[in-house]
Amino acid sequence: MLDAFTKVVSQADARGEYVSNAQIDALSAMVRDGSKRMDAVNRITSNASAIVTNAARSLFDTQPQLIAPGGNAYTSRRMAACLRDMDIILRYVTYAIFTGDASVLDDRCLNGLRETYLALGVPGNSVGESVNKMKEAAIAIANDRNGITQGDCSALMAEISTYFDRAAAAVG
Ligand code: PEB
Repeated sequence: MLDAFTKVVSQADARGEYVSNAQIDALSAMVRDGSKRMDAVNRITSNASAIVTNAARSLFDTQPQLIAPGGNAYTSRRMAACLRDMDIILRYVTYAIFTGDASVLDDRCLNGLRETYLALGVPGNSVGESVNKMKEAAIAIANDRNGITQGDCSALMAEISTYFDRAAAAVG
């Protein structure tokens, strides 16, 4: 598991080079905007259960076969597993946002997940769709302009999107 700083160090070390000016500039920008990142993580984390539940409702609205008899979220046991999976993925996305690096998400959550779903007979595309829906809700909450110091959060929101996109692409 790496963060944005250790990632740069491990890449520099692999080449036997000092950390470059461009990398210092990029990390310096990250530090400067650190409170935006912490606020975004805090907002998503505090609203995690609403993000998961609303995304699941919306998924089952558009894919009702999942909750029909024989569906992959039919029976409370499978429904619980589904909501739990969405919560796990969202949690690892918040770790990636926090550290500014996708490696924790890749290594501890997404690695082998497609194969797991294949083996379980759970449709990866539907899991991917649930991730897209969590992304919309999470960005709306993280980027909410009410009750917060105004600033440009576009780069951070774009970065947050990439973690959700990565998760969706890993299973979809
Ligand atoms: C991944 N999910 C399931 C299992 C595992 C994971 C390992 C099998 C073991 C179990 O049932 O608990 N676990 C999960 C994960 C990590 C992990 C992400 C990462 C660290 O350790 N069903 C649907 C939707 C989808 C869904 C499409 C969006 O209809 C998920 C939610 N996952 C789902 C279901 C099961 C499951 C298991 C239904 C149970 C499958 C079954 O037993 O039939």
